[in-house]
Amino acid sequence: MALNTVVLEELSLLEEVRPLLARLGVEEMSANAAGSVSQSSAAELEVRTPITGQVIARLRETSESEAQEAIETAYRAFLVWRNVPPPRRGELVRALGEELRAGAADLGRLVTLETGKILSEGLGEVQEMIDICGFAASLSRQLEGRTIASERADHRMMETWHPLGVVGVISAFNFPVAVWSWNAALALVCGDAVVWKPSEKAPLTALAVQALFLRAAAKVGGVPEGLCSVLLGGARLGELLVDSPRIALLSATGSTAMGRAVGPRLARRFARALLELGGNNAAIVCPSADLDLTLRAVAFAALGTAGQRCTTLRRLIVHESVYEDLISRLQQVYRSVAVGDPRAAGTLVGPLIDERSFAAMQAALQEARSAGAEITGGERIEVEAVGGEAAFYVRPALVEVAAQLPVVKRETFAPILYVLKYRELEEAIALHNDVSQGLSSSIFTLNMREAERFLSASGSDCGIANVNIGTSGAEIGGAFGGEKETGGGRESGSDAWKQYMRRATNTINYGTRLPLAQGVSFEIEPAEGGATNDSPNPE
Ligand code: UN1
Repeated sequence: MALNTVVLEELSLLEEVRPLLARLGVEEMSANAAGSVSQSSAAELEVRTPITGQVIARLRETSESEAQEAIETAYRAFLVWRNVPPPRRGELVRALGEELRAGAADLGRLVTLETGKILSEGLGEVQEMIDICGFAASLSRQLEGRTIASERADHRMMETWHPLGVVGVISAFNFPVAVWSWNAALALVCGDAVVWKPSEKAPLTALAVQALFLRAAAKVGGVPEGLCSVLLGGARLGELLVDSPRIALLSATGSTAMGRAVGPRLARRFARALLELGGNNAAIVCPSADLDLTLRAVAFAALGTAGQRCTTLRRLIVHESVYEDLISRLQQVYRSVAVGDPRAAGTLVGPLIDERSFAAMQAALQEARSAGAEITGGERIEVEAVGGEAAFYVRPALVEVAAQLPVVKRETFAPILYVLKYRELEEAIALHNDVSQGLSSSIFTLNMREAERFLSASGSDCGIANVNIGTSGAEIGGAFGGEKETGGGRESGSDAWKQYMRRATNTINYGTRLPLAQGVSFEIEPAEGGATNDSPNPE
C-alpha cells in the first residue's frame, strides 16, 4: 500500500534511532512513498531529543496541498470504509494491536528518545495503545443502539449509529502516540477515516505508528488507501484540519489557549470538537489517609513524566494534622529523586521537553517566590554523559503556599507541586474546585463519608475523581477528559465511541393507519377509497 503524504527526505540519526526506525518499518515506508509524492516542499522539520538536545532527524514537512490531498483521500477512503461491517473493521484494529505488541519495545524506546519520558513510561504509553486496540476490537461487535417505546400503535422507534466521516486528530508531545490511538482505534471501528497532525516535537513516533498501521492494513487486506494518514509540520497544518469542511470531528489535545483558538473556529462551521485541554489537578489528603500509600501516589502523580502529563498532580491540599509529617517526607523525596537520563535504570525523572518549558517553570517559581512561597528544588541540574547546553534537566519543585495564588491557578507544564494546608473538608473542596480547569482529582482518606462527599455532586468538579490513587495514570476503559477549561471532551473507553458516529432516530410504522404523535389531527379529504388517520384498521 502506498503511503499518503509522508516522506522522510533525509535521516541523520543518532546510532540509536536508526535501527529502531528500521525495525518499526519507517525507512521502508519512506522508500515506498518516495515516488508517490509529487509536490516537494522546502520546509524541514528538525527533530531533537530532549535527552541531549541534539537533532536526531530532519523530516520533510507536509505541504498544504499534500495535506489537502490527504484529507480528500481520507474522505474517499471513508466512503468505502463506512460500508465495511464493523467486526471486519475491528479486524484491522486487532491487527494494529498485534503490530504494536510486536514493536512495543522499539516504539516504547522511541517514545523515550523523542519525549524524554523514562523507559517504563514509554512502554506504558505503548501498552495504552495495545489496550485501546483490544477495547475497540471488541467494541466492533458491540456498537449498539436503543429501541425506544413509541407512543403510537404499530410503530417501532430505534436509534441507529452510522459512521461519521473523517476524524482529525491533533496530538501533543507528551503522549505522542497513545492519544492518537484512543481516537483512531475507536474511529476506525466506527467506520471513520483519520488524519493525524502529531506534535512537531514528536513526529518520529508518529511515523513509526503509521508504519505499523500500514503493516497491519497490508496483513488484513481490503483497507482503502489513505484511511489513516499523518501530516508532519506546524500549526498551519492543524489550522487546515480545523477549517476543512471534510473534517467532521476534530479531536485536539493541548493547552487551553490552543482550545480557545480551535473551538470557535470549529463551531463556526458546526463541526464536532473533542477538546482535551489544560489540567490543574489536585489531591486532598485527609487526617485518616494512609500516608505511606499517599506518598507513593503523590510521587508518581507529581513527578512522573517530569510533570508533563495533562493529569499531573499540581496541587496538594493537606489537612493540618498530617501536614508536617507528609511534607517533610515529600521534601526528602524531592531532594533525592533520581533525575537524569530517562534510558538509565533507576531514573524516575527525565528532562523537560525544551528550553521554553524550562523558562516557563522558572518564571512560575519566581512568581511564587515573590509571593512568599517556600520552595524545595526547582533548579537546573547538569546530567553528566548526556546533558549539554540544549538539554534541560531540573530538580522537581515542591512549593508551599499560604493561599491559592494566581500562579497556582495556572497550569505550568513542569514538575511543580504546590502545597496548601486546610482545616475543614468543605474548605478543601472549595479550594480544590476554585480553578478554571477540571480534568483530574483525588482524595486520600480511609473515611467513607469524606470519600463519598468528594465523589458526590457537591464534591470534585472534575471529569476524573479518584479515591486513594493519584490523578494520573488512568486506565483506557473509562472515559477520559475533563470539565470547564479542560474542554469537555471524552476519549478512550466507556461510551466515548458515540462521538465518532452519527445518530439517526428511526420510526417505523408497520400498521395501516397513520396516527400522529402528540395526538395531532390532520385530516385531508379522503381520496376515493382512501383511509383517514382514524379509520379503523381494515383487518
Ligand atoms: C495526557 O497527559 O495527555 O491518565 C494523557 C494518564 C494517561 C494519559 C495522559 N493515561 O495520565
